[in-house]
Amino acid sequence: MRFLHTADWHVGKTLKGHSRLDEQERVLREIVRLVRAQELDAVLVAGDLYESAAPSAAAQKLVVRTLMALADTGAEVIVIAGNHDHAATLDAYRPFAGAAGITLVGAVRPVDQGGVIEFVARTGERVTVAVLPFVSTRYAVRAAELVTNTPAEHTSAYDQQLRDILGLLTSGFRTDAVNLVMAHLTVLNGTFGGGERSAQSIFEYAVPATVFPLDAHYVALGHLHRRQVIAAPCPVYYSGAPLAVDFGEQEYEPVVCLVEATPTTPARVTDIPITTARRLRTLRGTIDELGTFAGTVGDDLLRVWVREPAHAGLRDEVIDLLPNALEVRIDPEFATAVTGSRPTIGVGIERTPLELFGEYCATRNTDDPRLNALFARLHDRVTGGA
Ligand SMILES: [Mn+2]
Repeated sequence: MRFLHTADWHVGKTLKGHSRLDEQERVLREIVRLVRAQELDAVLVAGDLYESAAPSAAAQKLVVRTLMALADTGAEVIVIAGNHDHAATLDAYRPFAGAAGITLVGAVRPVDQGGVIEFVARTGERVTVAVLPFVSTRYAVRAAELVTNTPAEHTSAYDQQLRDILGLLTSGFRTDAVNLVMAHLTVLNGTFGGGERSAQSIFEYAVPATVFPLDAHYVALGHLHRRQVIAAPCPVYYSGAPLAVDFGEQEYEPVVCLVEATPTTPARVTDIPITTARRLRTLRGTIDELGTFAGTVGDDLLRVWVREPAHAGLRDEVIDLLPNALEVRIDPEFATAVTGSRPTIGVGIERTPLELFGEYCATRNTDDPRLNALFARLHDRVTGGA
């Protein structure tokens, strides 16, 4: 059987206040076209459909249409909640989704109540999918009790609780079926992309790759945004996000994983590049150097680090040169004080606010009479010209 593994769509995520819904739509359409052309048996979406627990109507519309289009190709569509998704809301829509041929799994479910999904592929092969949506450390004890039906040791660690849950969910794996696991979590030694929510990626949440059973033909993970293979007893993959979610993720090419698996052979994984999102790039240089990039950056979304001291109107100069700059910053090297001394503000000498502002600018290596004039005008406005 053949299926597609993707995750971390983060629909609704903005970048420095810039909406990327149009890009997210292009990327999801690209995925739907791919699934249709390849006549796949299943699509596994391993969590973080949305950026937010309360996504906008536009974000929900895009996700609903995408999942409907995927189901319309004849593929089994299985979606688990990530830490960004609102698990209870996904579960509330589970009956609707189910009627449309889409399996939504918000919270962890016992084996006989949707924790394991079985279907038959176009090839006639039996497929078993154990589904483990994101489990917070706070919820892990209850989740373990719910699935294993035994009071979990409250002292037992998060990784042991997840091991217990996965042990039960995968206990029905059969030698004559393709056995798959889907989960949204951090595996120890995984490489972060940069856009993950750090509080839920720290050590206490991480599990060793040995929690996955030897007889899994493929483990489809979400949460880390970089596509990667984890050293484990069975094939464990993060598909990564299909578009770079933040500037920290600009250096790698987003993909989805196309997987071919049979009950008796190791899974074959092919990366399919996803190309319709705009590239994220960081440019560094003086205003003159940045000028040489103008006209060469296409529609790339830019973060610009200016390598010269700040002056009035600098941001506008950069935007004029590079209209796609979402963020303009002074390179830290040039933002630090160069005089080495701080003004002795208020030590026995009365200074006007304008003088103090001028001294402050001097410590930042910024000397521009226009800036002083602007400050004076603003100061007059808020103090009534007094
Ligand atoms: Mn996540």
